[in-house]
Amino acid sequence: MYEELKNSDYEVYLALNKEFTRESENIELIASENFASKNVLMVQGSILTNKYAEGYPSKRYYGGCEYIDQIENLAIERCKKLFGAKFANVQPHSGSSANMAAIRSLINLGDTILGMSLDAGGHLSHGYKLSFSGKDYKSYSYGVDVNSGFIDYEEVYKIAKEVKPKLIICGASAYPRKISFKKFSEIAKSVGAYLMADIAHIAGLCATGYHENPLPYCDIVTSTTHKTLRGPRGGLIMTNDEEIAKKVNKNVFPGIQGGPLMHVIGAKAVMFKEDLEDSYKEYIHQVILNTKAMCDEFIKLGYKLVSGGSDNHLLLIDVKSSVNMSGKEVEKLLEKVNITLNKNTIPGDTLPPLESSGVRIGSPAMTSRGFKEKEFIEVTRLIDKAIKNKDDEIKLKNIKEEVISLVKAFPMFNR
Ligand code: DSN
Repeated sequence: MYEELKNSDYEVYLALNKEFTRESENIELIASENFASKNVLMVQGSILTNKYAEGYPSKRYYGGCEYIDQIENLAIERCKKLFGAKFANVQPHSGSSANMAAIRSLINLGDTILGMSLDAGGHLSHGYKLSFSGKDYKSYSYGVDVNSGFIDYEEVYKIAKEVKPKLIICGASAYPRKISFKKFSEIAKSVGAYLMADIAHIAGLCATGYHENPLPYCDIVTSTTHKTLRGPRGGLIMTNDEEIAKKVNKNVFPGIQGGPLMHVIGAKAVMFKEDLEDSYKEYIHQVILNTKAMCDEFIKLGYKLVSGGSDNHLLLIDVKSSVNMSGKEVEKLLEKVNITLNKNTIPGDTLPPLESSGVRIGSPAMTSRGFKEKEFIEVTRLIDKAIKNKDDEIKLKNIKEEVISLVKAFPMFNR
């Protein structure tokens, strides 16, 4: 296939080939990325992309949807089984569109929402002023305790009592600790608000029992499918409430989307089946062990971690206090040695987001490649070595060679 592409579209072929080499030869530590299985990639790149199927199984606006219905029903049933949910919509094109449809299913435009602030680890679609969620709704935010790095539930309650939100959103993109959905639900109930959890990052942990399941506590749960779930890029929405489920279906289609991406929904079905297997539970357990191993090693090497450690798949390092570099500088430096991660603001950050005082590091992707604690400890030492030799181009070149030889022993297509 790639040979045909090479002949007909050399520019795309070349960039794709280079990206292939980059992914194979880099240590991927971006906490929201992962390596999808061959079957997920195959179905996502399949003929299902040819089909229009506006509507839902058995209620389509196009003919020829017999097999498409089977595929979407499989995705829905497997998703419900994986999370113990009564209703699931697997059509959202992304996490942000899942959140847009979910919020519209619970409250009216102009109502008040309360979500985690972006600089404390929240997501754009949880009320950030430049996102639809901050423009369409009156948005307030809670953060974390600047000293401990943990969510202060008393503080969340105080803000909620003051701003009286119609909806509270919990869930984060850069929070290394467990989130108590139970505590959030008590707060939401006490102020008469709906509760929505966005588990895009920790979905795999929730599905396998390594994190509290939000479904018993929340009116709506949203997620992406390409992070810890290891599926195609996309979103999903779940609820246990039949009335809310009806609103969700209407708000996804025709509310904010037209035709579903059936090739992606097919790949989601494959992913859910993989995630129901025992080996997936073992994978998530290893993700947590690997993060813990990195935390311990970074602490040993003298780095300051936000909240002092991690309960999940990611950690945040305060690089400004640890090594007097900005997150941007560390990100750029590590790119030189084939280690990919992202700069990230830390609680109380004095630097702007594009500079940042921290970096975020996740273990899901390299755990999929087969890295265990030993390799993650090695990665931690390589990061430290690069930082300590940041001005020595020869040493950095040697570190890059070490990275490539480490990563090459763990091929991308191992499932
Ligand atoms: N961009 C994602 C992340 O990196 O966490 C959130 O959508």
